[in-house]
Amino acid sequence: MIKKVLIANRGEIAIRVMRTCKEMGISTVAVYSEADRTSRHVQYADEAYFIGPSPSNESYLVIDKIIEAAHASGADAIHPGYGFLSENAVFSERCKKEGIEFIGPDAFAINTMGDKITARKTMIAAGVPVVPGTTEPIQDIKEAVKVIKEIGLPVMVKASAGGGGKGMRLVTKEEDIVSSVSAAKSEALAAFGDDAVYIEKYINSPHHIEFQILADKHGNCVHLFERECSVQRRHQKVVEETPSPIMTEKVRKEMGKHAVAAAKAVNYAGAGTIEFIVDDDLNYYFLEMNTRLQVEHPITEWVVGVDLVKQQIKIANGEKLSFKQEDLKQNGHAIEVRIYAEDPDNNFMPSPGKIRYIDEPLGLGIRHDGYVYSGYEIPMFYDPMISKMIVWGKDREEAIARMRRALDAYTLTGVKTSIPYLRRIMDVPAFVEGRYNTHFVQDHAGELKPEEDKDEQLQDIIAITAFADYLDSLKQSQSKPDNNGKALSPWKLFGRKKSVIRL
Ligand code: MV4
Repeated sequence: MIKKVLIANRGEIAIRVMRTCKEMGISTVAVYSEADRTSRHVQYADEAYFIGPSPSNESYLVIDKIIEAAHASGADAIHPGYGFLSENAVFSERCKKEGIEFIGPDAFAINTMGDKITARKTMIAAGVPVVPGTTEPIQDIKEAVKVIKEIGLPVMVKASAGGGGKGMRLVTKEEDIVSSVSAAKSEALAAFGDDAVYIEKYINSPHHIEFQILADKHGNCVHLFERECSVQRRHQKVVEETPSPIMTEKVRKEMGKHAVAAAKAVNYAGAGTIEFIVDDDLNYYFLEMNTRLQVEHPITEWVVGVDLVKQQIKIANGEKLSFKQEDLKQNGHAIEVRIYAEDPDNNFMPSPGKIRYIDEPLGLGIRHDGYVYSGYEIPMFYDPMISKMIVWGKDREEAIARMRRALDAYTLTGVKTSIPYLRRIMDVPAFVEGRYNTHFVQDHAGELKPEEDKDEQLQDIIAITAFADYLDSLKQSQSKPDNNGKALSPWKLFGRKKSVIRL
C-alpha cells in the first residue's frame, strides 16, 4: 500500500496531486529547485527536498536527484504530474528497479506510444482507425515522392519521435516534396536524435478530440468520454470542454471503444489519453496517445464524477477498477481555461514578474487549480501557466454564462494575463454556437482583438480618473481603502471602463 508519495513536479499540478493524497491519508513529499523556494507546492507538502538549480535540466529532469529525494524521504511511490519526467520510459523503469511505485504506465507502453510509427502500426493491428499514410519510416526521397503520389497532396510529414505538433510539416505542392521531406528529416535528427519520418494524408480543419481512459493492472479498461480541445494556439490548448459540441451518442460510443482498444493494445495501466483528429463528417483518426495525466483532466473529473488522481493511485496500488463502463455517465458540461502570464494584445508576449494582487472568483460551479498568490514572482524558467479555471454548468449554455461571470470577476494585477482574451472567446458566435475546429483562433483573430485596440489617450484618462477616485476614497475612509466596496482601487476600476467614465 502506498503511504507516501513524492511528487516529481511543481506548480499547480504538484498541488493538485497532493490534494488527493491528503484526502487518501497519504503523506506528500515535494521537490523544488532554486527558483521554487517560495512556490506554494513546497509549503503545501508534508516535507520538501531541494533538488538543485532553477533550469529544469538541472533539477526536475534529473532522475538521480528525484530518486535520491524519494529514498531520503522514504516515499514508496512517485507521481510525475505532466511534462518533465512524466513520459520518460527510463524514469518509469528506474523507479521499478529502485522499488518505488511509478504512478503511471510501464516503459513498454511509454515507448510504444512515444514512437509514433510504432504507435500507428500497433493501432492498425488493434483495429483503431489511423490517418491514411505510411507505416514504416520513409527511407529516401524517391520513396517519399512515390508514397505522396499514392496518398495524394496535401500531406503531413511527421517525425516519428515528435508529437504534440513538434517536427511536423505540411506539403501542398509537388515541387516542395523533396525539400520538405529532407528538411523534416534533418530537423527530426537535430531535435530528437532520430531522423525517422512518416507521411499522413492532411486532414483539413480537423477537430482535436481526445478520450480519457483508465486501465488497471488486471486487464480492465474503461473510457471517461471525450474532451474537445480544438481551441489551440501554436499547439497550446487555450480552452477545453466536455462534452464536445459536435459529438453524437453513436460516434462517442465507437470512439470510446477504439480508445479502450488502443490502451489495451499496449497493456496500458493507469490514466491515459487517446488523441483523435475528427473531420466535419465525424470521421475520426488516432493521432497519438499521451501516457500521463493531462492538464485538462479536471473537466472530465467534474462531468464524470471521478477523481483521476485517486484512480491513478488505486491502480498503482494494484486495485481493480471499482466501476464498469456502464456505470459511467456524463453529467452536465465543464469548460476549462488556461490562464497564462502573457500579453494577448501584444502577440502573447510572456509577461513574467510579480503578481501584485490575485483575487479568484468564487461561487457555485467554479474550480481553480493554481499555485500562485499575491506577491508571488512567476519564475521565468518554467511554463508560464498561472492557473486553470474550470466551470461546470447543467448544460453548455450555463457553463459559458458561468465562465463569463467568473472571468469578469477575476482580479489579477502585476502581470499581463490571457484573461481578457479568454473572456472575448466566450463571446465569439462560432464558439458560443459550438461551431469551431482547430483553426478557430486563426479564423477569428479579428473578433478576438480587444474591443478598442484603441485609443491610448482614453486609457490614460481612465487611469487618471481611477486614481483620483482612489485618492478620494482614501480621504473619505481615512486609511481604509476598501470602504465597504463603495470606493474601489484603481486596479478594480481599470476593469470597469464604462462605469468610470463620467468626465
Ligand atoms: C495533423 C493535422 C492534419 N492532418 N495530421 C498537430 C499536433 C499533433 N498532435 C498533430 N497535429 C496535426 N496533425 C494530419 N494528418 C493537423 C494537426 C494540427 C492540429 C491537431 C490538433 C490540434 C491542433 C492542431 C493545429 C494544427 C494542426
